[in-house]
Amino acid sequence: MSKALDGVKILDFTHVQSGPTCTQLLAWFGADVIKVERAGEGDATRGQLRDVPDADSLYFTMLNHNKRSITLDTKNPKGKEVLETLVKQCDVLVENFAPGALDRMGFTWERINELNPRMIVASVKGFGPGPYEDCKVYENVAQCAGGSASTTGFDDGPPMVTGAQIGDSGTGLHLALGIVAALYQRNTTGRGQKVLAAMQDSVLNLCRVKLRDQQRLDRTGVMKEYPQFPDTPFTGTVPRAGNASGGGQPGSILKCKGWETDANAYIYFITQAPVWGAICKVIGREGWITDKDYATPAARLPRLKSIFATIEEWTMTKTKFEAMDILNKFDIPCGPILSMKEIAEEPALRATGTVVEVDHPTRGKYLTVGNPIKMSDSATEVTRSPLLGEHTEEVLAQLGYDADYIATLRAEKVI
Ligand code: CAO
Repeated sequence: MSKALDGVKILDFTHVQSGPTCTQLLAWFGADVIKVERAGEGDATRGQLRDVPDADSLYFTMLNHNKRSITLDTKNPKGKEVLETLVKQCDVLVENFAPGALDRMGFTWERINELNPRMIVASVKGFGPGPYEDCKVYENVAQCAGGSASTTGFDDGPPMVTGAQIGDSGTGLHLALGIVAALYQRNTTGRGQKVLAAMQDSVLNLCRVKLRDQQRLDRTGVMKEYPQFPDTPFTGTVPRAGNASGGGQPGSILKCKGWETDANAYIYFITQAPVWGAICKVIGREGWITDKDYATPAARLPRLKSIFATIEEWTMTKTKFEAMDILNKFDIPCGPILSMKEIAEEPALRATGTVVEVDHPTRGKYLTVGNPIKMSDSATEVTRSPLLGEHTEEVLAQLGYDADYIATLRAEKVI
């Protein structure tokens, strides 16, 4: 079967998480991704959070599938020359170095454009142009600066970061879309272009409902679906909403049977208006269907805390899976709180390729998250991440370098 991005060559100058997320996706869609790393050390994540001595870490392997790896000292003149050849022969350069690093290496946009006017240069940076544009940025900095931390957590606690890597992986996803769009536009213009995804911007894009709420609050002074209502006065900024749904249908996390000993014996329960009658019947509160204090969504808003406490009395009599079975029969939207252990063992996720087992020569078998985007005419086969420099000779030969010159580069530690 062919792949959506067959024939697209990516010069992958990325490291850590944000950039590698982007290039891994492109590789899954069929692009030839050549990861350029420093000889000896490579991507810093190869050695971070190791669980198997001397083997590439899961941090690295789970973000670099389906790629080829070459080592190259791009600050050495001969290394620069090889990089120039790569620039001439690839379609896209993806990088997430600290601001200015590519320029300092001698590869400014102007220089790259001169070498290959069709090349797309795609970058992740922490911030876009402005006061922080020169800053180095990691995941949680972006979560804080993009509005996520101030709106996550509980009202009586500090701002909170989320486990979902919306700053790194979220930005990588945004960048991948920008690259595919630029490739599409190149079909008509014949030109490459710069593509920038700033981590602050990407987090904010994912937090846009909170900017929505800020403006609602500015206008009305109150947000009735927030847990602060009606007991706590709102200040001028969007507060942390705990586990409230964030949408037009109130929701909350409720305890299920076993919560005393199982940290994840909980269910997310949404009191969607069209199934309110079904909810009342399931929990044995038929009277609420006609009671004017409960019959309409507006009447329920000031009583959400006590309503969810009553529903919780029912969910606590069921395991989260028993509750799911009962509620789903009535189309009541709900979701079990799944632990990573439960997700790793879920057969349906294995069957769809969302959770995949991969074999690796030095670390053995491990689980990874496969391509979450399924395409009917471009299937993804997840292959293991490359060892450091595993494809250096192969790629240099494909670029046109002969074996003697490659041996010289190796002797001089350029590769
Ligand atoms: N050969 C020679 N030099 C190389 C090289 C190679 N193959 N690959 C990289 N280098 C050099 C760079 O040119 C740079 O050198 P200078 O500082 O002298 O210009 C140097 O390695 C280090 O690059 P860096 O500053 O990007 O790396 P860092 O570890 O200090 O910072 C990070 C890491 C992530 C904070 C920074 O890269 C960054 O802010 N990136 C943008 C935002 C981002 O992606 N953050 C997400 C990180 S998690 O996904």
